[in-house]
Amino acid sequence: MTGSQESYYLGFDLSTQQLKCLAINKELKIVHSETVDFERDFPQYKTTKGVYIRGDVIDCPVAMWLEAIDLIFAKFSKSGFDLSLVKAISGSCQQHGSVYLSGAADGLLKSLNANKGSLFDQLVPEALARETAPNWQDHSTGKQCEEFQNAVGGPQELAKITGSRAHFRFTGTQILKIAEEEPEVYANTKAIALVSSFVASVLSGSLTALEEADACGMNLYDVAKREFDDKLLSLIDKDKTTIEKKLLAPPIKCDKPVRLSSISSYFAEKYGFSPDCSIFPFTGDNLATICSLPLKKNDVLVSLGTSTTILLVTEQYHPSADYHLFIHPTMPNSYMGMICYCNGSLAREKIRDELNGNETSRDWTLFNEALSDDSLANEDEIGVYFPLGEIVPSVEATYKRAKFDPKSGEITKFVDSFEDKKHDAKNIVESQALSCRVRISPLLSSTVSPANTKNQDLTVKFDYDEFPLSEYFHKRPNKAFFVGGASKNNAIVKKFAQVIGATQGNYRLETPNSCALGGCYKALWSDLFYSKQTTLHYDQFLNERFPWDDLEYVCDSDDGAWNAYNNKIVPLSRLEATL
Ligand code: XUL
Repeated sequence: MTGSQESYYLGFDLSTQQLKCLAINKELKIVHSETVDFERDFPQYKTTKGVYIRGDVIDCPVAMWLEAIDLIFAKFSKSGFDLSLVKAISGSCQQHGSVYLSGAADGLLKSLNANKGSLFDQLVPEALARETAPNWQDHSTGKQCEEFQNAVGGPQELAKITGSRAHFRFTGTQILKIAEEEPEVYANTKAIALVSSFVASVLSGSLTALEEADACGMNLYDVAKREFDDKLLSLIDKDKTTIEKKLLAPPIKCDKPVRLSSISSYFAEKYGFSPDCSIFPFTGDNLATICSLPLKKNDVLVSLGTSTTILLVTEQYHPSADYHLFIHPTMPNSYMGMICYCNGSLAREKIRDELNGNETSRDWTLFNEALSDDSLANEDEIGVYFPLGEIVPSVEATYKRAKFDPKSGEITKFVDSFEDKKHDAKNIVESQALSCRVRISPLLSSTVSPANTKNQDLTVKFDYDEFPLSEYFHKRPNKAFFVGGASKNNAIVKKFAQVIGATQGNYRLETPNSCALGGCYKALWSDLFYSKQTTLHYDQFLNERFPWDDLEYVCDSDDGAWNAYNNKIVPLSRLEATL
């Protein structure tokens, strides 16, 4: 590769189990990839898949991440990849984790020297005020979540300010727990980084502020005002200046690319990077995922995995305790909505197994036939199938099936089972998809003329929203992108597509690299924008360059089917009200 004068852009993905780094060229083609697997490559840390699990407490050794950064570049060098051609680096990291740094950290980062050993040798333990960083799977902060919500008047009020209700994993509750339970650690901490800003700091060779989009995963940042919320900060520290200093406030705004610095001379000398190689802010992994696709506002990404997750780009700041809104990492005046359901594949698989009469075959034929069978009459049926407690709506595990009056939408009776198990196959996918449709509706600004005006003055309630039914009749996403295991199942994906109703088509793709790729694309666009080689906004830029052939076009919108599902909105709302 040496000798070619191509320019390359690196995207990191520091997830729970591994550090991955991809290199792309200007045509967005992946030219190289390296991975470090935490458990395999660093057995000395004795992690289980990258984390320590002690009951509810789940955290990660920070020193291991430093070793991983050295190892990944060593792998690039060993492969013969010419790192001197890298123009810019950005990336994504697991969200919510916090790294506690000592007063010596900034100086040590600034004086990193390629001749004085590894990152580990030069930073551990002096730069760290705490050996581990809480991991997003931690659920030990119940008490602190209460404190956060009580301080502002409840979950919905906290969501209005910070884009999310209190969550165990969110950084603010984690910092509060450390301040309460480890006061010495808190006192010795001079800077608290998110995982994303920590990696960016190491690469830049200087402490960098938090990146604003990722900072929305803390329950501390006022998303509308775009500054830390004083009242929430004061829960952690009565002295506002102290905590603001520790958080290196204010975060780096996402409106346009901000070049943090050139790469630290440590990496230039050790691995042959050009001293001009630019470091741009890193973001959270879900935020990087939306950067990996040409998502414009009103486009949605539907991940049909063990859980169902929706990511979407919106200009509407319409927060809810049931989902998350983050500032968009690359598009001004935009947000990323994230809706996470617990019950996805597992719930569907249970119905599949019942339909098959056994639990071993895993064959989807009967399920898919029932799901695609238009003659299977379920126009007056609605059901929710939650073998696990659900987040949206927030309820315990439950199954509930009902018949309703198709004219009014009101429930007429609850039943233990429908006429045939086949109905469950159709009803579960319909209600899962319909739940997504009604939850994304308030976040969409694209409108279509309503074909249906029946019952439109009825009021329907979903979670904290209470709107006239008509609100749901004219909001449709533009494009839908389906990813995750079940997106390979045509019957399931087509039903989701019908119900969600994207007007500009439905696409399917495999996403093994989405977080790292989002980092690569962000690095490339930031570098071109910063050096005035492009003036395009991120979404325009990506739409122009994106390898659309890598996506599979699944189907057009089906207007008739979409409109038909208008009739199930009231019944779903009424059914949820009884849970
Ligand atoms: C998002 C979350 C996870 C982690 C995974 O809120 O907690 O998706 O970001 O790394």
